Amino acid sequence: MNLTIVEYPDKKLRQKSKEVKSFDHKLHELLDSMYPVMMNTNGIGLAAIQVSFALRVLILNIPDEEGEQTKENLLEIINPVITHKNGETIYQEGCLSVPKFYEDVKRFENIILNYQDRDANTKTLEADGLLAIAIQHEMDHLEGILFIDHLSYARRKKFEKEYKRMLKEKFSS
Ligand code: QAP
Ligand code: CO
Repeated sequence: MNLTIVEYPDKKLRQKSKEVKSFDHKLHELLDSMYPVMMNTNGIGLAAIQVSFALRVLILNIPDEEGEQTKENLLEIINPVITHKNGETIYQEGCLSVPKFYEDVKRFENIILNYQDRDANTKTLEADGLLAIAIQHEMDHLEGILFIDHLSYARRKKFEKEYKRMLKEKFSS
């Protein structure tokens, strides 16, 4: 499956993703195709809507202590629901759909979630640190929410101005 990343301000990113009901070959093909897209673009997380599939699917590959991304640490998360959330943490986030921009966003520090794996098995995961942040960022995508939506009015205005300038340069050269 040939996938390309949808970039802001594409309206597609505002779509609400739908629950996965068929854990079939098509789903596996989507998951298998999302992984190289994320790795080739230096991503740690990717939601299906970022490659034009409005399904409640996301993948995560958080680097280990050595800073290495290994496939054993690949998480495939389908139909996630957060059941517990605690504390606050601020992290400078980015997004493959909003290239070259990074801003501080406040998230819950610890979360517990239920989700399904590619074979529809139900799982529970307790997360903190970067993993917890990444899960919340990717779950926002399922609702059509981007990290820039969490910025203050002033920061958001600054972002829009800088992003517009970047797009102008990109398409004039
Ligand atoms: C979401 O983001 C995330 O602008 C995943 O030029 C972000 O993988 C989770 C990326 C922060 C936790 C903390 C962004 C790559 C990758 C860029 C990403 C870029 C190249 C973003
Ligand atoms: Co993102």
